[in-house]
Amino acid sequence: MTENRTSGRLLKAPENFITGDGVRQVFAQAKEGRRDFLRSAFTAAAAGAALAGASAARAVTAPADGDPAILELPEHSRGLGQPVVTDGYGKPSKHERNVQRRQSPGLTQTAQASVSFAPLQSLFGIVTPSGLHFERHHQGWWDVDPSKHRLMVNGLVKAAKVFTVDEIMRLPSVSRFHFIECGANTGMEWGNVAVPTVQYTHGMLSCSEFTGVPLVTLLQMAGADLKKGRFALAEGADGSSMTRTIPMSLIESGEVLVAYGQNGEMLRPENGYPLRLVVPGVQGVSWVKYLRRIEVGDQPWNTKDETVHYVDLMPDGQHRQYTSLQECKSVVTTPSGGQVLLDKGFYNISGLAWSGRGKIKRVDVSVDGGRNWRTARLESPVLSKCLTRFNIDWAWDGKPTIVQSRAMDETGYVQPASRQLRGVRGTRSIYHNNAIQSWLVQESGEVKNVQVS
Ligand SMILES: Nc1nc2c(c(=O)[nH]1)N[C@H]1C(S)=C(S)[C@@H](COP(=O)(O)O)O[C@H]1N2
Ligand SMILES: [Mo]
Repeated sequence: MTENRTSGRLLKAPENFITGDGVRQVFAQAKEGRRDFLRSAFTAAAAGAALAGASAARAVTAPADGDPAILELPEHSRGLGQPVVTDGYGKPSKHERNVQRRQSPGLTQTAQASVSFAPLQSLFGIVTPSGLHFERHHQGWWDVDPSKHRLMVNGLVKAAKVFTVDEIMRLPSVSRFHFIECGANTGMEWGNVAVPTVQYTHGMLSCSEFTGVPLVTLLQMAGADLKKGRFALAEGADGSSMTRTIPMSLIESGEVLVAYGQNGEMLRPENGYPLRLVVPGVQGVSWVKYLRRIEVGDQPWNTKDETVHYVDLMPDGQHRQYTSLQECKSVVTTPSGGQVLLDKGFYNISGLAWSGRGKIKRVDVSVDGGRNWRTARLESPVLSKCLTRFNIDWAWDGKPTIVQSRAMDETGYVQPASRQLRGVRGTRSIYHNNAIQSWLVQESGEVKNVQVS
């Protein structure tokens, strides 16, 4: 008989701490033999009661092929537990300490202008816990005092206006789930396989419920000229001079938020506390953190982060600019690189799909390197410009094979194979790699990042 342990780690943990932890849900053979004597105080007492002539004996015995340890009452079933957590903020279980954001060794020279990647292989559903949200800083992060922070709206407005955080929090608010993906996510994979795990290939991706005020409300309060002012410049308060042009069409739709909330609480300092711009569907760099200024203007600004960086190097050597929308993409997170499948048999293939253009319509999964595709189940909710969780059943026959996912969004756009993408974009680009990801499951059960031609 097989046993379904949904929370146990039946997979061997990879030796290298860096490469991420194991698949969580597997069916595996119960390894321990059967023991057919009564063991626990519980059952001994029940047996005693039976001897004493009690009518219905309630002896509990382990099923013949089950784990007899179930009959031993552990310490936590007999003793007194911990008192309520009065000393502050709750923390994850100590058994989960392997689930962390991680820096890719050698990727950047300083930890201030760096990235920490979200452990996608360990997450369920669509929301990224705030303490595991990826980070990208160009000049380090700050814990800015909200009582001193200000946001100015200027440029093509009737009168420049300065808001305090309290003033912004008094305005009508909205809460929306959206993904944020750095334009450089999966950027290391343009030439060839570069990194071992999904945390490093796709971990510049997170998803939260953001709460804030539509930016258009603040622009209206300042009397912005939305006829002439077809662009806005967003500026951050950190030392990176992070400035990005946002098209007014996105702002007018009401989607762009000046957010202060993330997953039910204030933003984390690493994610822009106390104010950040939320620009759904657009690459992360436009989600300016520590937001201090919005300028309304009549043309794009061509700032450093839109001329030197976040441009696409095309095969002819020219740079393509303002390709800010994150196109439809997906990735299988289980099984994924660095994980080890213990045995052949049943697995739940699970992954994430998203599109900067709207909702995910369909995800197909291949377990034979792209020859055959089956349509996966999309788990609810399926929201616009948000991560969508997909699942599909798989019985692994124990032979080496390649697992892939391919997403389609509501516009009908289909996620490309890397060969298709390279045909248009070449191999020397950095940004906006939304190609299909391939994971090789080896006979040993070890899963590896590979690229298929
Ligand atoms: N002020 C400021 N805003 C910023 C950045 C920054 O360095 N400074 N980095 C940008 C980049 S490149 C990305 S991908 C996202 C990352 O957001 P996160 O750190 O909350 O994940 O923030 C963007 N906003
Ligand atoms: Mo980014």
